[in-house]
Amino acid sequence: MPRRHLSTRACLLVATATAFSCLTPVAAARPAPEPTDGPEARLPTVSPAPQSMRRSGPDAVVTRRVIVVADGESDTAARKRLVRELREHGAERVDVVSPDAVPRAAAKLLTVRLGPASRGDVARSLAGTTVPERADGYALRVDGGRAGGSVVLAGADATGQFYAVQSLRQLFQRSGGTWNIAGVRVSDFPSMPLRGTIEGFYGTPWTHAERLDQMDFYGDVKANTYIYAPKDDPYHRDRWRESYPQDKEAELGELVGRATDNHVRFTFAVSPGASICYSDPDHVKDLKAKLQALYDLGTRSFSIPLDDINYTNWNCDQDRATYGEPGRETAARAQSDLLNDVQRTFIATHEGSRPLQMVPTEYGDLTDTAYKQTLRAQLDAEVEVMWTGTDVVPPEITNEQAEAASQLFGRKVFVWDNYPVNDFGNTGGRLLLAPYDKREAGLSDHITGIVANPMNQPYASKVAVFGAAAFSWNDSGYDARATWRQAMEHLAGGDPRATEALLVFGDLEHLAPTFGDTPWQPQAPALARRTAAFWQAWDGDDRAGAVRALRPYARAIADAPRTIRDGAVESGFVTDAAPWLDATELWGQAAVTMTDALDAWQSGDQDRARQLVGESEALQERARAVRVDPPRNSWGEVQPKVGDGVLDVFLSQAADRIS
Ligand code: LTM
Repeated sequence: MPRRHLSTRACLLVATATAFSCLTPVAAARPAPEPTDGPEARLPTVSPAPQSMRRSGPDAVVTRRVIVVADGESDTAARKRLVRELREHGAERVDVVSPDAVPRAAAKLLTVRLGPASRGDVARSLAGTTVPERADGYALRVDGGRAGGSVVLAGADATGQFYAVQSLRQLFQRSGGTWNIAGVRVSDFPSMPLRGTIEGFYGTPWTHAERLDQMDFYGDVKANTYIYAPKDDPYHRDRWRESYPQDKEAELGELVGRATDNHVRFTFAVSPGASICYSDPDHVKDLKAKLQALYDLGTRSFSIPLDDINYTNWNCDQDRATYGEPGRETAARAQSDLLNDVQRTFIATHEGSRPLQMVPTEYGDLTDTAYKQTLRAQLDAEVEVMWTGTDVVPPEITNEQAEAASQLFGRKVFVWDNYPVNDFGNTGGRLLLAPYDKREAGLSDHITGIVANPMNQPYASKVAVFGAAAFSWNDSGYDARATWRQAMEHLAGGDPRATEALLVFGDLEHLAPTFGDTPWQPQAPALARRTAAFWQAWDGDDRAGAVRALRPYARAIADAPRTIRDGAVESGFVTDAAPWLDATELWGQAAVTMTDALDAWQSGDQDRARQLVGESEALQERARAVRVDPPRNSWGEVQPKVGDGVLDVFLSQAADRIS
C-alpha cells in the first residue's frame, strides 16, 4: 500500500461547553512550521517502526491536569492504558470526559482524544492525518506550541486505538521538570495480519504467571496472537480427549481475559494426531467438546496442529476401512475431513470465531508430495496452514520460498518460526539471544503472519519476540540490529548501562543452531571481531596496544552480569538467565586475568604472566562447572554455553603463546 503523506495544515480547536469547532488558525495559535531537519526534527524511536511517522510541529507539554475525551466507542483497554501513561508522565489529575462535556478549561490544558476515526471531534483534530483503513490501523497526531496541546488517537478499529496508545507511550520525553510529547503525526498499520508467538515447544511449559506477563508484553509490542500449544501439557496432546481439570480451566479463563485486555487473540490449540481415529464420531465429538469448553471461556481462535505425528500409520482399523491403506494421500484426506468438519460445523457456527488454524504433518519443506497435493485440493480454503520454512529451523526465510510454500498449500501460509526455541539437541545449554534476523523484507506479500516459537525461558525469549513482532508489523522498515538494541532497552527498562551490558551478554549467547551442523547465526560476532583484531595487533608487534584495546571489553564481559542484576532489568530475565550470568561472570574474569597475563608477558615479566595464566585457567574451570539447574529444557542438566568457540578458543590460544 502506498504511504500517503498527510496534510500539514493544522486546525485550531475551540472548546465550547458542548462541542469543538475547527477554525482557521489565528495569530495566538499559529501552528509552528514543520521542521525538516536539525535537532528539533529528531523524534523518539517507536517500535515497531510505524509505516509513517513525521514531525507535525512543536512538542506538546503534559499539563498537571489533562483532559481525556472518550466515549462509549473508545476502547476500554486503550483508555485505561492512556490514563496510566499520562499519570506516569507528569499528569497529576486526568479527567475523562465525553466529547459533549469538555470543560472550558481544556483550552489551556493538554487534551487527548481517543476513539474511532469516524467520531467528529477525533476526525477534526486529526487535521488531515490519514487513518489507514486496515485492521489494527491507527493515526496519532500531537500538536503542541500553545497553552493547551492536543493529542488525538484514532483507530480504524478498537485494536487500532489500543496501538495508538502503545505508540504514544514511546513519545514522552523529559525536559527539565516537565514531560513533553513529541510533536508527530503517525499513520500506521501492520504489514501482516497475524503476529505473535506459539508456545509450541517441548519441555516444561510456561507457568500461569509467566503467561500472564507475556500477554502484557505482546500488547506492548503490538503482537495480536498467542497460540497455546505446549507439547508437554498432557491435555494438549496425549490426553486431548479429556477436559481440563477445574483449576487449569480457571487459569485458562484468566489467561483469555488478560489476552483480550491486551488485544491479543488467545488461540487454543489441541493436537489429537498421535491417537485420533479420524472416522470415529466419538473422537470428533470429544475434539469439538474440548474446543467448546475454551469457547465458553471466551476463546475465539482455534488451532489443530498435526505436527510431529506418525502419519503413515492409522490409530484404528476403522480408518483403514474408511480411507484405505495408510500413506501420505490417505492421511491428508483424513485430516482434511476432520479439519473441514471443525471449520464448517464448529467455527462457522460459533459467533466471532476466526478461521481454523492447522499445522500440517509436512510443515518444514518445499517438496510437493501426495500429502500436500491432497491437502491443497481438499482442505477448506478458510483454514490457515502453518509452515516453518525450508526446514524445522531454516537458515533464512525468503520471499521466493514463502511464495513456493503458498503455492504448495494453495493459500498464503502462516509462518511458525522456530526461533528462539531451544528444545532440540543442538540448543543444549543455550539461551538464544541473537537478533530476529534473516527474514526477507517483502514477506508480508506472501504470508499471513509470523508466530515465533519461544524458549522454555519466557523472559529471555522477549529479545527475539520483540524483533519478530517488529518485523511482522513492518517488514520493509525492519532493521535487525537497531531492533535488537531496542529489545534490550525494553528489557532494561530504559537503563542505559544495563542495555549495554545486555548487548555484551547477548553477543555471548548469539549462536542460533539449526538441526544440522551449521548454525544460522554465529556465536559472539562482536567478541570474535575484537579477538581477531587483538591477534592482528599482537602479531604485528603492537602487543601493548593489543592488550589496551581488548582489556576493557573483557572487563565489560566480567561486569555485565552484575550490571544486569543490579540495574532495572526485568527480574524474570535475570531468573531465566541466572546460570548463564553466573558462568559469564567467571568467563569474563578469566578473560580479564588472561589479558593481564598477556600484558605481563609483553612487558617481560614471564613469571607473573605464567602465574596469571594459572589463575585464568582456575576461573575457566569454575565457569565450566556451572550447571543449568533446575533444568526447564528437555536437554536436562548441562553446562550453560557462553561465547563457546570464541571466548574459550581465545583463552587457550593466549595460554599457548605464554607457556
Ligand atoms: O516445529 C514444529 C511445527 N513442531 C515441533 C516444535 O514443537 C518444536 O518446538 C520444534 C523445535 O524443536 N520442532 C518441531 O518439530
